[in-house]
Amino acid sequence: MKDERKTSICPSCAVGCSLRYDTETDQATAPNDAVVNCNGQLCPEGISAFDPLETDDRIDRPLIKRDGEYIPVSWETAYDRIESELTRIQNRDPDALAFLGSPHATNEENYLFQKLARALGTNNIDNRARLCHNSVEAAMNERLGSSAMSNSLEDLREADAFLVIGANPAGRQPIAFDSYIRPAIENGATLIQVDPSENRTTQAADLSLSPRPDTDVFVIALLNLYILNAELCDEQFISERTEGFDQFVAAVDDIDQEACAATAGVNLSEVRKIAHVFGRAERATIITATGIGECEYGGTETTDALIDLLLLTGNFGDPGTGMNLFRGMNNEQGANDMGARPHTLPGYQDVTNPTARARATKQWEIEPPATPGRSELDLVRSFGDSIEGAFVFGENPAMTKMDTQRIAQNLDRVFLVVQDPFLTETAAHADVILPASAWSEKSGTVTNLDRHVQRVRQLTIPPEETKLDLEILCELGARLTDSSFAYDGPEDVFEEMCQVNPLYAGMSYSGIEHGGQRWPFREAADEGTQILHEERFMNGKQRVRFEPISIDPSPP
Ligand SMILES: Nc1nc2c(c(=O)[nH]1)N[C@H]1C(S)=C(S)[C@@H](COP(=O)(O)OP(=O)(O)OC[C@H]3O[C@@H](n4cnc5c(=O)[nH]c(N)nc54)[C@H](O)[C@@H]3O)O[C@H]1N2
Ligand SMILES: Nc1nc2c(c(=O)[nH]1)N[C@H]1C(S)=C(S)[C@@H](COP(=O)(O)OP(=O)(O)OC[C@H]3O[C@@H](n4cnc5c(=O)[nH]c(N)nc54)[C@H](O)[C@@H]3O)O[C@H]1N2
Ligand code: SF4
Ligand SMILES: [Mo]
Repeated sequence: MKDERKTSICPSCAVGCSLRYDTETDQATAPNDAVVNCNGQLCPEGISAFDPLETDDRIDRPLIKRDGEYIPVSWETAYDRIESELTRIQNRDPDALAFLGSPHATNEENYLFQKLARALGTNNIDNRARLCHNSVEAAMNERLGSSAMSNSLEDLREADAFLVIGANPAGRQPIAFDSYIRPAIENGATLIQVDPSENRTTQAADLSLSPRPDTDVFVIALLNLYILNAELCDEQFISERTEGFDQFVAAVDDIDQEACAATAGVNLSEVRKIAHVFGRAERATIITATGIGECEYGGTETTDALIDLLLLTGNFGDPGTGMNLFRGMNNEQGANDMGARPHTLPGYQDVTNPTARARATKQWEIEPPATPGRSELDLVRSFGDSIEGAFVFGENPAMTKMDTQRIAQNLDRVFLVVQDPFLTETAAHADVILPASAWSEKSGTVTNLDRHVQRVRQLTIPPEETKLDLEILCELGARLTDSSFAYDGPEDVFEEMCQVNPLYAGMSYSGIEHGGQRWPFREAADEGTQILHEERFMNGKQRVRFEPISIDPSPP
C-alpha cells in the first residue's frame, strides 16, 4: 500500500527531487509542485525509488548472535543486550565507543544519533559522507569556513563558465544538471571539463582536458599562471577579499611549465585556452565531486589550488560563481549539518566552543564532551584495540570502504550493533541487528546538496516487526543516557535541533510545508541564503589567504 497523495524526497541522491507514488505506473513520479526538479522530471533512479523495498532481504525482527547463529528475539531482549554491553563499555571509557551515522537517514535521526553519542560522553561520531569528499571538504572548511555549495543550484544558471573537475553531474546528479546547468549552456555559457575519462558530462562540454589521474594540481597551477600572465585577475577582489597575493604570485611564477604539462600529460596550449575562457568569464564557477575528493589519505593541494583560482578571478560571493561540491547521498549535507562529525556540534560549531556547548547543554541537560572525537577511518581501524563497542547506523563499511578485508575482520573484534533495514555485509558481523525503517516509511527532513531543507513524508507502511529509526534512537537514548529522549515525533526533534544549530535557527515544519528553506536561514530572506561568502566568508573573515603552491612535477 502506497500513499499517492503525499509528496516526499527521492532517497537516491543528494539533488533532493520531490516525488510521489503514481498508481498508474506503480512507480515514482514528480509532483506538480516540485521545487528542485521544477522541470517535472525524475531520473531513472528516482522513478524506481520504491523498487528496493520490494525485496525479500528485509530484516523483519531483531536478531542476536548466539554461538555464531542469528536468532530472532523481541525488541525488549535486543534493547537489554545493547544497554548492558554499551553501558559496561561506557563505564570503563566512553571513548571506547564508536558511532557511525548515516547520510541516508533524516536530519532528525542524525541529530538524535549524535546526541546519543555525546550524552554517553564521547565525540567518537562520524559519518561515511565525509569520506566521499574528504580532501575537498577539509580544504574548504579550513579556508572558507564551509564545505557546502557556495551557490544554490538555481543561482548556477547565472554562470558564464563552468569548470567541472572530477565530477559527472550529467550522469550522477542528472536532474540538477538538466534543470540548472544545461539551460545555462544552451544560453551561451561555456562548460570546461577536466577529467581523465569521458563521462556523460563530456557530451555537454565545450572544452575538455584529460590529465592523468591525480595530477590536477599541476593543471590548475598552470591555469593560475596563464590567468596571471594574461592579466585576467580581478584586482579589486584580490585587494578587498584576499591576503598573501605577492607570495602566491612568486610561487606560481616559479613553476616549471613544461614539467607540469609532462607530468599531467596535457598540452600547454589547450591549458592556456581554458585559462583564457575561465579568466574572461564575467561569472565563473567550479563544480567538483569524488574525482578529486574521494581520497581517504590524500592532501588538499588540488582543492587549495581551485580555491586560489576562484580568488584570483574574483569568483566568490556573486551570482553564478563559487566552489560547488556536488554531494552524493540523499542526506549527506544534513548528516554533516546535524553534527554527525567528531569535532563539530550541530551547525559546524566546534565541540570546544563554549557558546555552542552551552547552547547544547541547555537543551540536552547534559554537557557534551569537549575533546574532539576520532574520524570514521581512524575508529574503524581501532576496532578491537581502543574501540570496544560500535553502533553502525545505516552504512555498510564491510563493503564500501577501501580496505574491506581488514575492516570486515575488525568488525568481529567489537561489540557491534547494526541498525539497517537490510541484512548487509556489515550486519553479518553484528552482535545485535535492529530492523530499521526505509526512506518511504518515515517522516522528517533532509537537506540536499544546495543546503535546501525539505520534508520527507511517510508513503508506505513499515513491515510489522520493524521500528522507525527515530523510535529506536529515542528508546536507546532513554535507556542509556541521563538526557531526555522523549519526543512527540520528528517535528519536536526538529524544533530542539533549531535551538542548538544556529544555521537552522528560525526554520520550522510549517515554513517548509511547501517547498523548503535554505541555510544559513534568515527569516528576512524568507527562504534563506542563496549565496555564501558574500560580505564575509563563512569563517567570519573578510579575507582568505592565498595558499602558495609548492609542487614538484617529477616526470611520470
Ligand atoms: N545514478 C547514480 N547516481 C549517483 C550515485 C549512484 O550510485 N548512482 N551515487 C551518488 C554518490 S554517493 C556520489 S558520491 C556521487 C558521485 O558523483 P561523481 O563523483 O560525480 O561520480 P563519478 O561518476 O564517480 O565521477 C567522478 C569523476 O572523477 C573522475 N576522476 C577520477 N580521478 C580523477 C582525477 O584524479 N582527476 C580528475 N579531474 N578527475 C578524476 C572520474 O573519471 C569520473 O569521471 O554520485 C551520486 N549519484
Ligand atoms: N564497492 C563499492 N564501494 C563504494 C562505492 C561503490 O559504488 N562500490 N561507492 C562509494 C561511495 S560514493 C559511497 S557514498 C559509499 C556508500 O557507502 P555506505 O553508505 O556505507 O553504503 P550504502 O550501500 O550506500 O548504504 C549503507 C546502508 O544504509 C542503509 N540505509 C539506507 N537508508 C536507511 C535508513 O533510512 N535507515 C537505516 N537505518 N539504514 C538505511 C542501507 O540499507 C545500506 O545498508 O560507498 C563508497 N564505496
Ligand atoms: S537526480 Fe537524484 S534526487 Fe533527482 S530523481 Fe535522480 S536520483 Fe533522485
Ligand atoms: Mo558517495
